[in-house]
Amino acid sequence: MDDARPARRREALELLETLEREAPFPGAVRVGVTGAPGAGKSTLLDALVRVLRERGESVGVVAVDPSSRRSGGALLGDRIRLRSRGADPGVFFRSMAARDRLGGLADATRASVLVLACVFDRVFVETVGVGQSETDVAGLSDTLVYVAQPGAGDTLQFMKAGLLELPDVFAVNKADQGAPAQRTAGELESGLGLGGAEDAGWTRPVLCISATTGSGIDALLDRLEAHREHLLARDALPARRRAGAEAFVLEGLSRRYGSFGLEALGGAEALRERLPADLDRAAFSVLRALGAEVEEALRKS
Ligand SMILES: Nc1nc2c(ncn2[C@@H]2O[C@H](COP(=O)(O)OP(=O)(O)O)[C@@H](O)[C@H]2O)c(=O)[nH]1
Ligand SMILES: [Mg+2]
Repeated sequence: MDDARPARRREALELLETLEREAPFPGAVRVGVTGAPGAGKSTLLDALVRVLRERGESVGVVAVDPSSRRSGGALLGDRIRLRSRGADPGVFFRSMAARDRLGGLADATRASVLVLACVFDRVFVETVGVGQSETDVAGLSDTLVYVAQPGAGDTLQFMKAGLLELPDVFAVNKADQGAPAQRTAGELESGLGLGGAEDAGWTRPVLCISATTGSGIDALLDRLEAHREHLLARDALPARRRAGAEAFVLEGLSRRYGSFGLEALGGAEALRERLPADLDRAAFSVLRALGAEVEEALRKS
């Protein structure tokens, strides 16, 4: 996906389409990690990777920063961390910044997760911020973790933005700093109590953790495991992955062709009905086929 030459891109896309069709189900554990800049997501991933490697699991990490370009400073820290992992073949770390070329960040992220999920036991996707990137990552992960920054007001903002519904697990980081973490956890708990779509049978936990001291990391991994078991026991994983693929395809058409893209195909509702049941095994190929239809409509108009 990184090689921009058309022939190479075509080959890469064909490979991706084969991978998504052939990938084992449920395959790797896919976990999204979101939260405001500075909340401690990268530090947490480092801690999680360390514990999981000790348990003998292999881990792929994709860090997405929609706010910075490839040369951006935010990524530098991640690269340095990557290097500090040395030559451990059981870990792969990839960071991606915003790119304005066709396909863009959402495609590259989905492609990376797909590839890593074929190779590693677990795949984490880290993303910054609130908004579309959050929704994109929610659509790529079986379990979404929100990392809260104590006392910074980010959490209130997050709740106001209506994003409280997305995460399955909440982790208030920097608990080593004491009272502010407890307070933020309390705010989140009451926010969750005030409504929001409670997934049947899953009570979304609010944990206090410290990525730097490692406290609460085992408990967090337990909750991630419990959420996966919850999804598998209810056979809810296929629907969840399909919903993510659907959002990816519809978003992908709007990204490429603007509102014309969806309208040319009869609108989002009509499109949804046409999408195949196993869309998460064909997202790239369906997007490509629908894109060709839009281009055909464009030529005629
Ligand atoms: N005291 C404390 N500091 C932390 C903790 N986790 C991360 N930090 C610090 O918070 C800052 C931002 O961390 P980083 O992982 O880069 O945040 P990200 O932007 O969410 O990825 C860094 O200076 C970290 O050392 C923690 O558990 N306790
Ligand atoms: Mg980070």
